[in-house]
Amino acid sequence: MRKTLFALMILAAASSAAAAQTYAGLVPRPLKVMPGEGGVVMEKGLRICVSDGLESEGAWLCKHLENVFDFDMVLSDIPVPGGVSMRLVDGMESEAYRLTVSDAQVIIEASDPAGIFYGVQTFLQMMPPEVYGQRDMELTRWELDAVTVEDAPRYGYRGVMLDVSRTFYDADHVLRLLDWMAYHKLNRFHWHLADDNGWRIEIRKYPELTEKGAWRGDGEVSPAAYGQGHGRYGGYYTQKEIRQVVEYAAERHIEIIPEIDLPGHSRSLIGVMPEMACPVDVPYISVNGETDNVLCVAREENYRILRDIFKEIASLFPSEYIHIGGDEVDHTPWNNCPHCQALARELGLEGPQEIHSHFVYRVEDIIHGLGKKMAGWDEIVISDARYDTSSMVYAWRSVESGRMSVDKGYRTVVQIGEYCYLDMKQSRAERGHSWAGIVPLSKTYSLEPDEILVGAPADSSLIVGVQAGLWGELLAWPPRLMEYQLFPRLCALAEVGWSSKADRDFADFERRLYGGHFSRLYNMGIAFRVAPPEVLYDSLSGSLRVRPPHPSAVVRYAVDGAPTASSPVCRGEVVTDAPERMLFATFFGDGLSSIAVGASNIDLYHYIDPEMTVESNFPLLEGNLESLARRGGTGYSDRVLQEGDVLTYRMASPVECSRITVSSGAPSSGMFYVTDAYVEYTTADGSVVRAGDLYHGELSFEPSAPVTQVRIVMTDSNDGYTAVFHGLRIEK
Ligand code: TNX
Repeated sequence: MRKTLFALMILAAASSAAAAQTYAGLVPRPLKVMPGEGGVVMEKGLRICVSDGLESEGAWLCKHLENVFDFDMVLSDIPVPGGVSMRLVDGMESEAYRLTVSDAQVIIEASDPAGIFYGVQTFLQMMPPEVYGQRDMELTRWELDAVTVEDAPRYGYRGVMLDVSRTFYDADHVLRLLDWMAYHKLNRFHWHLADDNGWRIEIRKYPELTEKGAWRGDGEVSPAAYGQGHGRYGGYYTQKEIRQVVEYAAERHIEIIPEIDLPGHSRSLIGVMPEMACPVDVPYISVNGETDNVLCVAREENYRILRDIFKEIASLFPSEYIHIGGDEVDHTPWNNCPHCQALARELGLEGPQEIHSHFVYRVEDIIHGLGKKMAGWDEIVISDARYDTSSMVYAWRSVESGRMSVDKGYRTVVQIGEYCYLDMKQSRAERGHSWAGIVPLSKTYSLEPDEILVGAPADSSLIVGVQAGLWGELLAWPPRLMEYQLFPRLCALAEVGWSSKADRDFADFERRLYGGHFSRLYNMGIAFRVAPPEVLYDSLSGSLRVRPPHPSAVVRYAVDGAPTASSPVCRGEVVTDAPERMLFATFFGDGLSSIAVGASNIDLYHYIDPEMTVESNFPLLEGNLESLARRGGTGYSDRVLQEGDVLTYRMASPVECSRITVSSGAPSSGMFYVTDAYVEYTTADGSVVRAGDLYHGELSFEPSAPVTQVRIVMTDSNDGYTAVFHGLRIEK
């Protein structure tokens, strides 16, 4: 009895929330949605009929429907009236489908299983969002509004690139990502398997690549990186795991394109086989802050090793493409290597760009020899080199670099930083890179790949699709940042890749997110980013005006600290005489919330800027000590830090203040922070107080008496080639 009542209550809640038609909130937006008359009731005895070859799609549908119904589905291969039928028909484009809800039945038709699979995804979005969840919902019936959806993707390539070298994600994690991609009709997973900071794929012929090259930290072949500490950090996939992931992806109609990043970004490889680098001892630091990461182009043995490696990779991945990287190569070693220079003279290669192209030609040959096609980052086409036209270029640096690739006749994947790099910050205050700018949801949504064609007579069919890129330098913390960076921006990119150009409308997209898609993500178990409210102080009325990111969003507030799930809910405005002490955040479901924000038009902190000088017993770049004496100033160490290094901020006279914040890290990304140090301060009476250890490069403390100096005392090395210090932030 109680169970029935519970089911009825849920049904009532679900149907009132979904006053809109069951097909109203689809993401990505389909090509054509044609409302029909009436609807279909799904209830006990529901049959799922699949024709030959669609067993996996049928099983996927049953598995999800069973999350919400209190009865089991009947899966059969005999078509009967009623229920849900899936069938292959002739004449539709690849991946296209038709979903018809009418006459007491649901029909999904397509010309290939992928199309059926996407029809199933659309169908699932017409169900309550719990269809994605592990929670049992126990519905006894669900009513679908009649509709016909005719749909087909704009691009054949709709991808996600994940860097597992800088931050490692185990195979289970990757499987979850593949599910999330499938729900969004994404069909390519570009797996960035090797970079400077870790080699992640088992190669039977060279077991040391993962025995040693997959690990970093003190005493490992790769040094500590990205704040992950001096302990051993890393991991890798066995070939068995790789095969499982490939198969799992294929069941979801996702092709996996493996990448080994060469000839730069090769520090983990060179750590294991130092002979693969040029035999010269010249210092250099790549744009990523790495040394010893470029392969020698003249060493014949290198190509034999690379062939062995790619041979195993080619047999593990059915994809026709293998991605060989090719980005961000520091030319210093080649310019100084007698062998590379001799090779250049012998072959008439002009300058390092042509040496680079020569390397790529050689690797392209290897890839072709293994029956595969080559893919690479857009630097491979900077020179006049002509690779095979089957080679595919991933445009990442700019719209112009995409144009260059298309102009030269290459199939091109659009992964342009300023739209597609989901490792960029979503707003100024959030964690992330910013070299390609701040990338809010609206920016990703605004990507128009055809912009690449502007001013060029190039063939538009060369733009094969779009891809989100998630680089791992900054993903190690806080927990689940990967999901936060991907969602909902990946939903936007899925729509860019799938939906027609004419139908793209950001306001409508946001409406669908808030109107249902966030609930789907929530039920998928994704810790997606929740947008904070906008808060403005109105001094006339003495109130804080709060605009939630969407009328339906729940905003809470707190005084002197971030709001929690039990803080009071804010409706519109809050009257207060202490506006600078109040923080607001948006909450979603049970456990998700936005960053906490205060009013953007008042100073939340009352800083004071006392006169001081800064000293250090280790070298900093020129002029940096002066800069560090100011709030907002930065100072770069001229070497890696070591135990016993001290930076001292000395006040001209004792400073009375409520709080001092010591912080570190590059202003644009937060990388190169001080990993191991404590802070102590001296008070006017000469006593020295230990304020605490830096945590992720920061410490904020409330001094017990007026302060005459603050010292950062290093207890170990940091994990980059430099460490970046900041001027103190001192509050009144
Ligand atoms: C550039 S995109 C890189 C990566 C970094 C990324 C950070 C590309 C081919 N190279 O090595 O991780 O920027 O956003």
